[in-house]
Amino acid sequence: MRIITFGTFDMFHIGHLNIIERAKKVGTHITVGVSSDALNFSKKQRYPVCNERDRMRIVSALGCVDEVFLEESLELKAEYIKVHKADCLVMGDDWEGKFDHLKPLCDVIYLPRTPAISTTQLIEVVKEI
Ligand code: C2G
Repeated sequence: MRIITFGTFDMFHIGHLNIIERAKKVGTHITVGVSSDALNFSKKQRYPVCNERDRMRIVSALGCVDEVFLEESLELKAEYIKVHKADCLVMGDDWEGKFDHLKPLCDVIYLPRTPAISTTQLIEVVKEI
């Protein structure tokens, strides 16, 4: 079964590794859509700390990841699912319910987030050092 997941994966941390590894175990092949710098800017009015080329390289280097592509628009999820022939979309449960409209196309599963770690929190911790 082919899995697809999406994320920014900025300042790659253990929560990112956990979700990608657990998503892969739902099937046998995983494609990861890495959000572009421009998409992040449009969502959050700031660019990620690490640029899209580096974030894609980091995710591509993971042993469990089969394919990586640049996610350029939130509205293109249905296209990405079709192009990458995904049977199942897996996301962390901070996105619970947000992608249910894609259920006619593929299974949609939300896995529990890793507690107590996020890019935002890492930025705050580093600022205080
Ligand atoms: N995540 C997690 N546990 C954490 C932090 C993140 O399981 N402690 C998961 C999120 O739920 C998400 C993935 O890691 O499934 C990527 O998280 P982000 O990099 O924050 O991605 P986001 O900005 O939510 O972008 O089209 C959707 C977007 O690309 C998602």
